[in-house]
Amino acid sequence: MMATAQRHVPQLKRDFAALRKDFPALQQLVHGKPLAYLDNAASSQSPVAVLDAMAEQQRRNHSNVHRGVHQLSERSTAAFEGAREKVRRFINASSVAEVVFTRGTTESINLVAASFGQGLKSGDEVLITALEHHSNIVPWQLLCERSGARLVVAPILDDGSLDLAAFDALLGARTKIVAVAHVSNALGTVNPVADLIDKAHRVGAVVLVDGAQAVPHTRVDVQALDCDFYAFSGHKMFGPTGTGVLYGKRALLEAMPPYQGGGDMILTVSFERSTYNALPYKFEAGTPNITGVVGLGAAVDYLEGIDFASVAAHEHALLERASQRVLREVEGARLIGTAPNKASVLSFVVDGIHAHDLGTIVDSEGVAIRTGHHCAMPVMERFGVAATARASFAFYNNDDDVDRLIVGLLKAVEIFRG
Ligand code: C6P
Repeated sequence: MMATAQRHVPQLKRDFAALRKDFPALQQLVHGKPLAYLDNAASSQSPVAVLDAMAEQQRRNHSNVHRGVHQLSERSTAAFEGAREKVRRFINASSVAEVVFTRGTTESINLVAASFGQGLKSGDEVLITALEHHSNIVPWQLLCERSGARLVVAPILDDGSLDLAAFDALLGARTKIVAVAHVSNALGTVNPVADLIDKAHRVGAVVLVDGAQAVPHTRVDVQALDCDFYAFSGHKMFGPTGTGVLYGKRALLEAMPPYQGGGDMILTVSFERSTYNALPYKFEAGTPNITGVVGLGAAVDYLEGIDFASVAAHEHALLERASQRVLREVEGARLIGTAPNKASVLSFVVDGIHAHDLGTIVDSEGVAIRTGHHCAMPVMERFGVAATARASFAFYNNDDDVDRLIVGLLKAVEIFRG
């Protein structure tokens, strides 16, 4: 009898206590206390696998990409382009030509506004929402100033969810671009992006999704979403700073003019005219962040090994626990952003205590949170607050981190209210 070949299906990891040990930064003491890192929406920590991949790239392979015939340059190019293929698979883009490396979400959005935006004229409209990060507001404002197009803002409801009826009413034949966050960094709201994309396409608009806060928490399939552009940052998905991705549908990217000029984005250059390289290189002028991109590829590998369904359940449980304890135990606390569909972002204010004071006192307990306007000033204005305190969770956080946050907040109440 012939032995049947067993196909090896790797087990997806869901032991979050074990995964936490992969993150050296989480093993330290801060002010003599174990670190409870709850600032993941600003930037997440990197596992050893990412740090090692970057160190190896710097130690052994460091050289430029796409330029040399020597061994080191070939290794660097293979690692850099290998990372592109990893990202392509991760977001299910149909081709590596659709994966442009950038410095981060901000640059990805600016690229689209500057390049695709050249097709806009007076009378056209760009539709965004009232919960956007400044990175998904200001590039469109600049575009509108240049082109004479109009920036239109769909409002949000009191719980921080998008006012869908208003969105529908504002979408129309004049709308050329819809730019919307997948997940709000200041409120945690998860937008129904597939639905918004579908509606926008029916009026002929293209859609850019700001996925900075979505990619670390959920699996994104750009083809299933049918988005035209999807922007995200490496450093919020356990990779390094200075790396990011712009996904764009090939036909759109092909038709778009270059964003920046320089090395690697050209085919030929003369003083009369230059011709441009194929995708995605047309949008990657100059020496890229090679080591960073290699680290981003390693972060993708790491995430591919984790069970995202379990991540969502784990983070949801942390958010619930933290929300309930803050409301129940911290006198005068109010949550900002209570949409039914929320990612693991907990924004809150406490009567009579400035958010920065809350942040400073919880830091003295070893708890890292972000305080301020979170680069979303219009959101703050909408809720009538100058700033919020924000705890944001990743899969490596645990109940103890939440409990320690509460201890820190109670200490702040004690200090400020006596
Ligand atoms: N939000 C936060 O603490 P960059 O800086 O390019 O990596 O990402 C910009 C950006 C764009 N969109 C959203 C929804 C974001 O959350 C961010 C970054 C961080 O909330 C730093 S301000």
